Amino acid sequence: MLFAITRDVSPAIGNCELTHMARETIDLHRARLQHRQYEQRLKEAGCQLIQLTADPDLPDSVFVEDTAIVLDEIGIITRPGVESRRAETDSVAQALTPYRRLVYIRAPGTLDGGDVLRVGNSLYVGRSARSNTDGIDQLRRLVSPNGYSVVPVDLRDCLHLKSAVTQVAEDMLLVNRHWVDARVFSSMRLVEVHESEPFAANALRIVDTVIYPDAFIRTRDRLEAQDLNVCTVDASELAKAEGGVTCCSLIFPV
Ligand code: CIR
Repeated sequence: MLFAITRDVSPAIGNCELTHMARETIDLHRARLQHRQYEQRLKEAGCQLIQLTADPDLPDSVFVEDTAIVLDEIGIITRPGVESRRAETDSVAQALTPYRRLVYIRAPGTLDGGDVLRVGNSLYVGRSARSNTDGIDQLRRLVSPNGYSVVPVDLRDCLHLKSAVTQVAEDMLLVNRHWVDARVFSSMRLVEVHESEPFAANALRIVDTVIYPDAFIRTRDRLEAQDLNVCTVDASELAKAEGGVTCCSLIFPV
């Protein structure tokens, strides 16, 4: 069985962190409706939801992906790269406690889950403004006893590694080559985002479904040309907070 941890959109989402985008008004009501539609897609893809309540003191807390990395054997609670997000980990750790032994990234290490792309036993980790060398080294020490390797990856012009590359099939990645040097993924087949859709590399694969923002129609054509089962959601409000479809859930088997 697959579980998906999600968290309702904070009423303070308007004060979210922004790095590469200008601030635009986020309609909370609309963001919540879109988030419910997203949760519905997770259910249709086979997940049982664990829904955490919104926190008015944590603007970015809907983006639960950044707070933990859930492997089959352990859960790693991160130490997010911005101070305003550090307290988000408490409730996620609590929710994961029944399902995984938890280990922690400690100061001065920082790591955002959005920087960690798992492909089999490889964890590719973005060297970003959010995830530092100490955090990446700690991650390596924590996961190597379970047979995982950690591969640091350099990024340009984007927030997280998974802004630039995500997995869409067993042997296939969706990538924006302007933001990451894709040569590190040479063993995989690569689908490139359409030139006009730089933010289109963030897709959420759940078994044989790819949950994907409806905004990126040209890149979606490329995914469907690969015979992938693409299921779209309107994610436009949280996109204004620099969030994509992977960011809003933590999915793990039990
Ligand atoms: C932030 O800057 O931390 C949030 N506004 C967006 C986080 C998106 N998370 C993700 O890509 N994993």
